[in-house]
Amino acid sequence: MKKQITVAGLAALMALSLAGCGTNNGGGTTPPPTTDTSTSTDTATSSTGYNLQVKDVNGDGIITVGFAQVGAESGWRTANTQSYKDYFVEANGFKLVFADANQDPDKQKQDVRDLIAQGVEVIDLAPVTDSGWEPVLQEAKDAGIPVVISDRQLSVSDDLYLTYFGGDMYAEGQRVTDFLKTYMASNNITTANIVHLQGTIGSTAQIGRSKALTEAAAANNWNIVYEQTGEFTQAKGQEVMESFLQQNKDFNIIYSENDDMTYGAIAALQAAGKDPKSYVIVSFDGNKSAVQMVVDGTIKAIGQCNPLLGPQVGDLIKKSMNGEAIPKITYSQEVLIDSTNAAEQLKTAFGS
Ligand code: GYE
Repeated sequence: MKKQITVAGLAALMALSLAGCGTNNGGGTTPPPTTDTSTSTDTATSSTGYNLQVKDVNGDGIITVGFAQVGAESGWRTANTQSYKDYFVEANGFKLVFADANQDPDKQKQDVRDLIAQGVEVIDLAPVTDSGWEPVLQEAKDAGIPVVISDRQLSVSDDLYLTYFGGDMYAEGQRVTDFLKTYMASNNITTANIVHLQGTIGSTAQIGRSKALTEAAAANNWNIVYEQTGEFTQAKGQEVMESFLQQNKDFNIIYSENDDMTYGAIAALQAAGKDPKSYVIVSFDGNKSAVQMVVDGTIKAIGQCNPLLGPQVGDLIKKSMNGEAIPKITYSQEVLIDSTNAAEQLKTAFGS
């Protein structure tokens, strides 16, 4: 983290001096931060380059939160949206303006620009993909609107946003690859031929989870026999799995980067007359039905990812309003769900 702060500090100084010359129009490029994803929480406070604070600009006692959401691609997403709609209500001092990007990164940039134009008091951005955000975030900053990043992270200098709250996708991936290693050893599985169903390419959910698999495969001599995106949807996960099955290559492990694609892959196996339980299927998220499948032994493990972010983002916004220092990055507390804790986890699992 020290390195990240240093880079951000430099960028902040550069931005300040540019602003001093009156030429800071957001056209410059800033170096991406080196994000340390090995820890589950990060207590670094906001860098000096970002001095915006959430304020009740129009003085009506209600904070208008513009939420630039990814889309409605998965059970995780449905639960995430609901959590925002439940929490950001007048009774809690908020009003929510909701924008759905339909998984389109270009539309989402326009969504954020629309929220800026509407003059919302804070923006929550759950970015579809992690690149190309500097100009838009600079526009929000110039308009004096603080931006909270949630769910997925961004490759931008940390002087362009207030705070990040969400999962540590790389750590989630490592929990799952560690599980695979142990599971193979204790079940005398000596060869790993892996089907890799990837999430939306360029989303940090995909980048982190894929990175963990790529590294573990290299370290343990695992083969990745198929690798393709299923765009985090059940329909696409099924379609991709069907095309793999038609190619008829041997595989014994399915590493699927979310539960919805896992449901699709299982449906494809069943349609081809194969028993899903004879494969080592691992997944991400932890929807109720998926956790039930761990109890039943159809899915062997899930890298949990918590979608219920509304109240926690709300707390950070309130802290900012009170002028309190808030962490630049806060990762959700998440665990690996396997046969040892699935019944317990089922009691609190989200969604259906
Ligand atoms: O895993 C997937 C959703 O960004 C963590 O997006 C989120 C991912 C989640 O579509 O189900």
